[in-house]
Amino acid sequence: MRKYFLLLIIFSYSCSSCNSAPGSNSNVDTPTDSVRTIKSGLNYPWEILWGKDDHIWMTERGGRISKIDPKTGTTVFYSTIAEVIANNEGGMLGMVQHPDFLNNGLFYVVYNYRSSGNYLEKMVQMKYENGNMHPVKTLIQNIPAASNHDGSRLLISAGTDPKLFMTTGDATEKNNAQNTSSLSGKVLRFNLDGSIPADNPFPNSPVWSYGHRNQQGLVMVNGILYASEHGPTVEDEVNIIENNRNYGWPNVNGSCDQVDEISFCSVANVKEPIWSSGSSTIAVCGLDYYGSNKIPAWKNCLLMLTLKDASLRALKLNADGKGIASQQTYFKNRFGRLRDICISPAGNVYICTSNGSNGDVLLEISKL
Ligand SMILES: [Ca+2]
Ligand SMILES: [Ca+2]
Repeated sequence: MRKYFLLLIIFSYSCSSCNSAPGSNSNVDTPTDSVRTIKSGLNYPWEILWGKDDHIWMTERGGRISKIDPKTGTTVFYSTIAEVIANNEGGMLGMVQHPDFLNNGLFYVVYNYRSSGNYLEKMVQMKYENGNMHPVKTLIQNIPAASNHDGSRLLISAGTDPKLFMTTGDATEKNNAQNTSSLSGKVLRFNLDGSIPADNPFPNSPVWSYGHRNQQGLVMVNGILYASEHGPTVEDEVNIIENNRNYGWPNVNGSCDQVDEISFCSVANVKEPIWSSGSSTIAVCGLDYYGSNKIPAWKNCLLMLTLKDASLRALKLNADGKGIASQQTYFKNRFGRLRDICISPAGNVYICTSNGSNGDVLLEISKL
């Protein structure tokens, strides 16, 4: 009897130790990271960017723009654009600072508003000076909007001839994505004063690329422009955006691999994504590039947030930046839906949630 009891103890011990073996799931982050809450009580923060003044600039869906001290979480300035109309996914969206922001205070925002009963989208150049902000110039307006599929991220390319890029969603009129005279479902490209660059593909049009559904992430690395795009029920995408290329929507989801897609792609100048979520969607959103040595696992990765999957995806770029070599998922279901990301020059990563009810947070990740 005593022998059986001893065997039972040994059996139980060996089983519990094999169940707790570390590293059994490579798709889950290890709990050794350092995450600090910078700010709580936010309501649908949409854009967070690391400002040239070393503060985090943030938009929230309802129309508020804030400047936050990342060390203390103190809001050192905020103002609300009264014209913004939040409507489900619509409202205040992307923001970017002028390259010479520290001298001229200029920045750009994109948001949804109402005019003559229509729900629309516009991009406005703003100026921050003497502790306040005011609109300078509307660069484009009357872009169709809807309660979802409105984009919109803004980005200014680096270098001596910077251009301003803006993503637009199809505003639920999917056939507009293939219509190059519509501003829906596009990447648009402007000079920083809002004028149309002479080398845009369509004369007097800001359209740069077309066939997009809803792009909510945008980053440029070494001159390559990457965008994340929501798929319908399959195939969220990461694309490399090029001049005058067709990104397929609504005729193509992901790569050109179905019979009707192959025939469309053979004649329609379609550029396939470099990454796709495959047979389901995870709702891809904010996108940034990690070039720092501070968090070695993320070096040379596109860091992409997801709403539905409630995670951060680290997509390791290959040597020429034209493909994804590997991917890893972090923080799944830990903070809820994740909307946007920015990275400080020191290599700290900032992310914001998108859960609503004034319960959203701005988090700092300094270690994995
Ligand atoms: Ca596509
Ligand atoms: Ca496909």
